[in-house]
Amino acid sequence: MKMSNSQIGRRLLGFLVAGAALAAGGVAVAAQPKPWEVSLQEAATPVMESIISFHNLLLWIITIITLFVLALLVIVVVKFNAKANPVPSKTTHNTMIEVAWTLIPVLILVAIAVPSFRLLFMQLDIPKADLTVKVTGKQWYWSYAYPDNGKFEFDSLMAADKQPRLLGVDNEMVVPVNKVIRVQTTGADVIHAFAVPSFGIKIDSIPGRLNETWFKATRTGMFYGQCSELCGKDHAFMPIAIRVVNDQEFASWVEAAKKKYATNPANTFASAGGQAAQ
Ligand SMILES: [Cu+2]
Repeated sequence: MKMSNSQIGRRLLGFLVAGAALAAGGVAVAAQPKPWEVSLQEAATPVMESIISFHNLLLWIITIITLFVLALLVIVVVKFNAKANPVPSKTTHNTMIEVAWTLIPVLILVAIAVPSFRLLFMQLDIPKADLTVKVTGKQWYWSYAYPDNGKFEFDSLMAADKQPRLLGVDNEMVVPVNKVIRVQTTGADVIHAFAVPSFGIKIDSIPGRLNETWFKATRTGMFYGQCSELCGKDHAFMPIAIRVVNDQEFASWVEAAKKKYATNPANTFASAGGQAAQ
């Protein structure tokens, strides 16, 4: 596909305007997939920042290895083809090379394992939580319960008329910024998976089990994710929308939510995958 000069100009202008809007700050930018995006979504938690830097480190390592192997292959093709090298060598063993091609890959793997395990512990070792949200995957929507804030629970369904398309919901999950949020998740019917790319979380919601993960969003705004375990015909239509707000906004949302969801039939904890009503 070839772009004309005016098209390129327009695209550049678009980037400049978007950049200026970002630089102006204040406006909370929604973290969601963007057209032509090839990299990971922008990080909004320390865990996702670590995932992205680990990803970049691995990208360097595999790129260098691939180029090195390609160079070796090119040398073999050029130097040792039948025309350039009519009398082949009878060499079968070379101890030095054999030790090197065993040891060097082992050292590379150990070098990768160190940051990999550090990241794994960061994800799995849940810090002291400021707030717990219980997330129940259902066919085909999510329910969010706030046991620390009055035990209300509400359903979050995709809103067909809402932007961004296929990600907007009627009732968003709301959490305060810069707080450790413990997510406990289960499935009410089949296995779902609660995944929010910019938070670096993805965890299965399994009936009869309570899985745990955590995130600490470091900026306010809207963050989107999707169910990530094929769970039936509307699997693609049960988005996750999380609004990260400051402490005052969160407190007033809790007050409003307590009233709004007081009569919600989902407000019984019994609906949550075999959990006893509390
Ligand atoms: Cu699902």
